[in-house]
Amino acid sequence: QEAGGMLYPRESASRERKELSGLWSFRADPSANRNEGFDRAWYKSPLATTGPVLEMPVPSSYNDITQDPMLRDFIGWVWYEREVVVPSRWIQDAGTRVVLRVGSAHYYSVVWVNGVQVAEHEGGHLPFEADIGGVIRKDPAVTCRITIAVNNTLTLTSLPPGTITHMSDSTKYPTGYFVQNFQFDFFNYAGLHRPVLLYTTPKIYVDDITVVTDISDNIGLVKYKVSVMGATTANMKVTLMDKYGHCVATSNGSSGVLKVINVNLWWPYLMHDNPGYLYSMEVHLSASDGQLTFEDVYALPVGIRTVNVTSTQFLINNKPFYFHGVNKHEDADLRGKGLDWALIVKDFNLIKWLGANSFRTSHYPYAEEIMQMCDRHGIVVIDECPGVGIKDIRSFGNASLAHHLSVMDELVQRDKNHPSVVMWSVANEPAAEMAPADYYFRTLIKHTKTLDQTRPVTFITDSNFARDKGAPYVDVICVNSYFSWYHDPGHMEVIPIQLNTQFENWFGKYKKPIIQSEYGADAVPGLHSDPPVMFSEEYQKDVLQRYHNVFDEKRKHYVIGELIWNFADFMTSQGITRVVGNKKGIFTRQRQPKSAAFLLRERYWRLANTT
Ligand code: GCB
Repeated sequence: QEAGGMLYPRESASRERKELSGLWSFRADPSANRNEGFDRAWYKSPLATTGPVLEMPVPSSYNDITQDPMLRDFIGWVWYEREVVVPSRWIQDAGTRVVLRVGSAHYYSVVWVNGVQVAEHEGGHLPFEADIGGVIRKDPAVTCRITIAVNNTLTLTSLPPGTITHMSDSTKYPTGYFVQNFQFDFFNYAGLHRPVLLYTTPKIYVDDITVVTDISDNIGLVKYKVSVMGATTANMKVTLMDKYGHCVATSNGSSGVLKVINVNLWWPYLMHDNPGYLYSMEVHLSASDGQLTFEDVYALPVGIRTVNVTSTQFLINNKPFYFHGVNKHEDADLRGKGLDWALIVKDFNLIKWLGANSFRTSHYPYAEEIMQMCDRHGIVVIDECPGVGIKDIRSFGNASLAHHLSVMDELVQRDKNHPSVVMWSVANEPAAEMAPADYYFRTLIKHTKTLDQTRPVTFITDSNFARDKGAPYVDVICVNSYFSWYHDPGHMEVIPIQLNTQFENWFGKYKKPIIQSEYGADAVPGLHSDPPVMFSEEYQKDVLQRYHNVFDEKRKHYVIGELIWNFADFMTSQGITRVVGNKKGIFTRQRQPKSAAFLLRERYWRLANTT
């Protein structure tokens, strides 16, 4: 049996954790072939002995930290390193397992401990880990050198995909000139974006837990399955505690059903006066390796709720749920995509101020810490994988599909137990009209449904309803449209007719509920114009208002949600349509409201009180 779990590292009576956030040594590999670090084995000795190093904060993107334009737009390998003192009790106690976990590294990474490779991982936005006990014990010195090389190059088979173009015309380009191209609209920030940490478990340990919840009258059912590593038999005690720490159900055995009488269901924010109710499922394991007995304790937050989709509705706990929410990005000044608690808490305060009950993790999985906030606050999530910008026919090939399937494995593995996650999104705006899209999305969606039989699956489309080859396989149609912006710019009078047609076409063909998964307009904060013109705050407001009029008519029938593009302004690569980034935020990048935020706030609170 192989360890497949990706439980969030939590402290418990049997587990410790040591965060390695802070300053790391750093160097971008500037060599012509971008491979000097591997050629010269930089991982074998301290980074400072093989060249100059910078101090680099972790977690953070590295792009905006220095004044060096080369580093902002760097493509290739960068090297991070730090020394860590491993507590001697972790080393001396042969019953302790020491694990190194990287929350996310964008995009391809190789990890060494004391010069020995311990992990290799493809893909940003998702965690990976390695048992490093063997490596630290061989080293007589107590300190431990961790080296992580990260490469942000995107290829036709990476997710998101991209290509590199080398320019050889020497009358136009200096030697070695190349650019990274991709078809997604956000800056390709890179580095160690989420915490790196060490944690321990006993040698025999809880490797994974899966919970599926159901409701029968006033009884909540928690079906669970625990997998154990390091022993073939173990004693298991499973206790479900309410939020006051009172035991409400118990069970023995590695799988079973916990029954909760007079259950407190997990409800979305604004749908109930006590949203985000979480129980704590404590798994207590004890097992012997023949000589010693090991005990492991892991406490998993559990929200009891159901999700169902009909041809016109989205049901949470059998009640119709209307998504009035936002699309987000992990994006902010200086830190780029680096996890930052001040930013996370501010964003949740803004979401609640707005009266939003949901968001989509456009266009990649967000930090686990954010998902946990959603569970606690009752913010409903459409959980999207990094399948964004799949436009090139070569990105529909077998190698791409195989990688996409394994990214879904990792995403579902990580997020399956979050009550806030109610639907998976396998992609954003792929070229779904291309011939191979049929097989690609059929396979991808079927695979995702095998991984998780409880949640609906979708992808977000901007294709023509008649030619979209992936739509037959989704449970909910999610459509993006930018009427009076990318089409008929300046002509808001087209919105009612075009939006109505959009909805009627999709519903007419598929008889599935529809979410307007993006709509919006850029507004440069402080630009005013009446009558409204594009890029003014008034134009943004007016576009939203006209979309809302149509939503209000259609939500009586089959429209089940509206997600504004975007919660906040965000950085993009440079181009003539982006003035220091995408300005479709209703908040600025610094999280101050534009006029549209007040319009949306009024609407969302009204929707919360009437739906
Ligand atoms: C879209 C994309 C999103 C872009 C947005 C825009 O359709 O899904 O990533 O940022 O449009 O503003 O162009």
